[in-house]
Amino acid sequence: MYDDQITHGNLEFPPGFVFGAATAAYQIEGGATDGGRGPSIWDTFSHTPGKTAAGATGDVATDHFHRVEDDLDLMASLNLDVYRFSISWSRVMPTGEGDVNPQGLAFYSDLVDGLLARGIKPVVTLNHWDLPQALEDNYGGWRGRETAYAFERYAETVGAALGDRVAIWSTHNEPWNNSYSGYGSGAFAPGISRHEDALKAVHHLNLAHGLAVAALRRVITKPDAQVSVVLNIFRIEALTPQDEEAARLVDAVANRAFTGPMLRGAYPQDLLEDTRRFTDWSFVLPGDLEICHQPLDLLGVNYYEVMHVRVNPDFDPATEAMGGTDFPGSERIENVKVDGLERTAMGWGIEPHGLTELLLDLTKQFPGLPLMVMENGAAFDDVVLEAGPGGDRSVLDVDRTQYLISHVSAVHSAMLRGADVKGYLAWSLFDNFEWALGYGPRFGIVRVDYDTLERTPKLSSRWFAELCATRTVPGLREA
Ligand code: GCO
Repeated sequence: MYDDQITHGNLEFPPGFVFGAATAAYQIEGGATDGGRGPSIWDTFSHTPGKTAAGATGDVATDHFHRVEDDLDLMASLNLDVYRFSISWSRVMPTGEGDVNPQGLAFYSDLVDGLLARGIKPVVTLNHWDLPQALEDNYGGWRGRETAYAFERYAETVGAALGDRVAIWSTHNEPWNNSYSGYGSGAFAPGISRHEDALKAVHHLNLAHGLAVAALRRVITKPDAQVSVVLNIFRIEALTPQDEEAARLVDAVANRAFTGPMLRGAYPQDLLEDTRRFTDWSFVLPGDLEICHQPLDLLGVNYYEVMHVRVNPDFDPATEAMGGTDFPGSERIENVKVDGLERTAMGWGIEPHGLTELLLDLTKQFPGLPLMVMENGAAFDDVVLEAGPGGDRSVLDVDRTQYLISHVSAVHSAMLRGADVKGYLAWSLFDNFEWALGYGPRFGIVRVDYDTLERTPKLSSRWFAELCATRTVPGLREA
């Protein structure tokens, strides 16, 4: 029914470039206590009053755990080349270490087989934030070094089970949120508000990444499988030349705190100095940085908006908080909502040029390391049109479709200018549990009705299916 709304442009992607859609376990699976799954920190956090909007939890989410066969058919109908999902660690290892839950592992093994049977390549994230609660209880979660070693064993277990079939592996998704939002601001699970703890988490995530990359390489058998990490590298713009110091500060804590150890084998000196008042970094032990620094086949990038910053003129070092703010040092800067931008339902400014510049900049910083856009998309308040001529409901999400058109085009433009980009994945396949914001923001190209759990492909999904099939960027017909 949407066909007459889609036209064809002529931006063509090279053969081998992949298109797909992404999800994360806690955001879609539901089945929180089914099939032997143990609790994660997101179960505990979302069940704690006041932590998520309207007390939302992932108990049911989109019920993907029980609807996986239908969901696979839906993915096939969208012509996806790849599907990115994350593994719930506590479904596979209910307490994060020790015994493996065979039912949990079988769920993912069947998912991988179901994808391959439909010609879709599996892209697996090992850590999309839902740490087993037992590791939080026993080791302080990512504050504890032991958790990095537990992650190594988990990676080895999953790698051994799925390593003959998975196309792309990622260790972490956005360790930025995992560490600073989880342990520094407290906005995300486990809800700790201490910057020193966030920086410990940063380091143990970096260490866990290195341990897991090495573990995966020991056990995976698919010869062309690739190993990566997914970072939400911030595209930062200083408001004026006098604000470059604010941009440097954010770049150090948000970007180089991860790319430094993982891709260069060292923490940046300016980061260590900036954060000295929160910690002495004595949790970095001799030999750790060599472990963090593993060769990667691919760098995964998540992009949503440009961050515009300026120096906070009112900053007073005497009153600087030791936790509970966005990140260590965040009071020194102001995150400015620049005027005149169109914004998504998250309030995020729409600036596709930021994606082009980010990809070009990363190619320059890390030559020889191919990139893949692992997440890009937008929340909008969708309107459901009841019973069209065919009797079906529809969602004409022109705003989201336009967002995707402009951002896929931005990737194309980066490639023309020399960026080495191997693929583009839309966030998200489904509307889902948007963490602390619960079920408010809708990012899906497929709508989920949270009362009936019915799936309704939106206009954007039809557009995306066309993109996947033709490798050229379809436009929208004016009408
Ligand atoms: C993210 C996450 C997603 C979010 C998305 C929209 O990596 O932040 O991977 O889980 O839902 O980014 O906020």
